[in-house]
Amino acid sequence: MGVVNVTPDSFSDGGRWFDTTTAVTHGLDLVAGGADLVDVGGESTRPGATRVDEDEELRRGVPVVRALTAEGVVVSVDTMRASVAARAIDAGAALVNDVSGGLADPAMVPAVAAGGVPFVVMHWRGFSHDMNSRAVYGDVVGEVVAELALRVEAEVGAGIPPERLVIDPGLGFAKRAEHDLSLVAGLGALRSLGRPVLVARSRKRFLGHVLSDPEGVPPPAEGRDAATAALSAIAAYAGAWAVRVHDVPATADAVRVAHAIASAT
Ligand code: PMM
Repeated sequence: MGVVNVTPDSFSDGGRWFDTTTAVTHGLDLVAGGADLVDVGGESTRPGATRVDEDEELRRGVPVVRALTAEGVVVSVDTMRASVAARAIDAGAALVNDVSGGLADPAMVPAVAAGGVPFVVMHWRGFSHDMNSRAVYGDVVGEVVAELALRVEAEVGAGIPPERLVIDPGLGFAKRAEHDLSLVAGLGALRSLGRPVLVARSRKRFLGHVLSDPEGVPPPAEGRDAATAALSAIAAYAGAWAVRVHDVPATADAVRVAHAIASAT
């Protein structure tokens, strides 16, 4: 899954694909680089981010979804708003990716159920402006699995068939670096929920933390792509359904190698 953030302020690529034409060209480049799916978002969820208003989110994302779909690209829409999800589905989106797992907008789950598309349920404990204060866990893997299981149950109860649900541990969302690392190591426990797992760790803070120099200074976001590709291989080898990344070609190769090794064992 390649990422097109149609935002001025996303943490690693904010502002780079902010107009429709540039965003569409970038989405096509991601497909040419090996992406099977392009995730289009109009709202940044970086730590501390404040919310964009609904009209602006629609204006940013929907034309990009429509144009990429018209080019034959499989598009997912990254949104916490039911109205944006519904308009994106009308414009051709094949999947809805909600970082709040349906919690931010009570109309989201009914909208996705009505739209008949798959839904990515990410582990989420609250909006970005204060999510770091919620990064408190005794057993992070156990708690994330239990909280995701509750979301899956609620969504199935609200009309989304279980076979349309994908789960995501939400790396970096109300998680510190050590939590993210434990969740990557514990991917098997997430898979025990019986749903495909999406892992989105591209360029994130915990990679910066691992790669920090002796003074503790992390490399900039774009300096984390080799590490992202390595982690993509680990996730693919551990059975992830998809990895969501900004730099596609390296990850596409890494995933291919991981699959080749997995099928040789
Ligand atoms: N992270 C971001 C945005 N969307 N969607 C899913 N399913 N999982 C994530 O972890 C996730 C996401 C924030 O990162 P970005 O600024 O790189 O898009």
